[in-house]
Amino acid sequence: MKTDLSRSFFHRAQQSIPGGVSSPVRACKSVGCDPVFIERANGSKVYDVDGNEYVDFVCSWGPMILGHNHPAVARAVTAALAKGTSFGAPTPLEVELAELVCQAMPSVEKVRFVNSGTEATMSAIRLARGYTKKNVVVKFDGCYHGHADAFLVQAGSGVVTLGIPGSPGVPEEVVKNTISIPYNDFSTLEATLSDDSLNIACLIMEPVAANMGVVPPAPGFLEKVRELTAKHGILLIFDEVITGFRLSLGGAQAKFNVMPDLTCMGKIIGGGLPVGAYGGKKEIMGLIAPEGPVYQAGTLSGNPLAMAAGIATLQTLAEPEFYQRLDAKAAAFAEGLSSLARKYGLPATLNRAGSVLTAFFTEGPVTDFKSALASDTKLFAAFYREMLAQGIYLAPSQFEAAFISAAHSQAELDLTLEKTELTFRKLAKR
Ligand code: KE4
Repeated sequence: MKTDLSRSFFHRAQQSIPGGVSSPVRACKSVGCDPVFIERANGSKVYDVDGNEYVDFVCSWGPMILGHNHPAVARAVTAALAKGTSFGAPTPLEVELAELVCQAMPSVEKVRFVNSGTEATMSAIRLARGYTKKNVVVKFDGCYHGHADAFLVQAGSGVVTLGIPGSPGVPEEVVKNTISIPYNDFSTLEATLSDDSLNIACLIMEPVAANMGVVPPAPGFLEKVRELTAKHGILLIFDEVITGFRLSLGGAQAKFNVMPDLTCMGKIIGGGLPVGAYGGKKEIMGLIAPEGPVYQAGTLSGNPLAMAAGIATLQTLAEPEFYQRLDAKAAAFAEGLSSLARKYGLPATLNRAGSVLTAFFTEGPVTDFKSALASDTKLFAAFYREMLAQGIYLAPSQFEAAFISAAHSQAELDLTLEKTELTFRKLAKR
């Protein structure tokens, strides 16, 4: 595989960008190779600067559920572009997208757009603190809610991938207001949320964890979280930046029929352009300026191009049978991966929720951060490098997810399984 141009771009990038990347996990540090530089994408494929073609399972870390360059999205963005790129003023497009989000997400009565998932989650906990007049935030080990100070405690995604113990620069005063407990641990959950002396403002969680790799909630766990947070006056925040519009048009809350007080969104609602959002009950959202005193703002919030991309994406997702078809493809693909791992005697646990999945290289089961960390990251790295060489573009971390899009054809998924078999055969001989 030719990588001359990627190598030279990576060298050049490192002269002007920290680590040569705009987000740490993209540097491929944990998988023992340099990143390829992507020039373009279309449908289920990405193409690097050396002309190599890959079947893409990163999907921009989730947003590209329709596949890259979907005609409806491209048309909508082009039409919006012809009218200008940013006005810093209210536009009809943001009203239209807000109405689509509120119609789709059962617990969301009002929504505010921001520019990233991090902005959404940091704004949601500020709102929860303003509403409850308490300061402590509870999160789960291995969950990742973006890079705001309060969340860099036992965080997943790039933090765990790079083995960063938290993050320098986060003041002790901030860390002491964040309590992180094990995911799917009913007894610790009950003991923590029942301790009123902790003054907990909110519990934020990924309703299906995907940043320690994919770890679904244990049966009854989401219901127990909802019951205990309601009982103790703690706001429940679902971070649906990944699961929103991924697991269903109504996200995980609709799938599991558990309603949070606030929901954070991102990724898919931008259709590939920078968007985040947070929303919930009118009574709580009414505290947000200018309606109320909790301040949050943003120059490019509600950007017309991003709104147009989001509207086109959500309208396409609303087509009948969209999720049934997508999830059926993903289920068959996951089963194929599992049976190949068994055939070659590789320790692998396949966790899946809808069209998002992770193959953990460990006997498993993987039900929380601790069991995810038992994975053989060296084996994953070898798997990653071999698959890349065969034209399969995966997330460069054992603790991330693979995303299936509507653009992945059955033939491409079958081809990916064939290439996985070649890879597993090689790895089994190691
Ligand atoms: P952003 O600020 O990256 O848009 O969103 C932060 C965020 C919040 N909540 C959840 C559940 C998330 O998964 C994310 C971001 N996800 C990572 C990948 N797992 C983004 C990729 C990256 O950091 O480069």
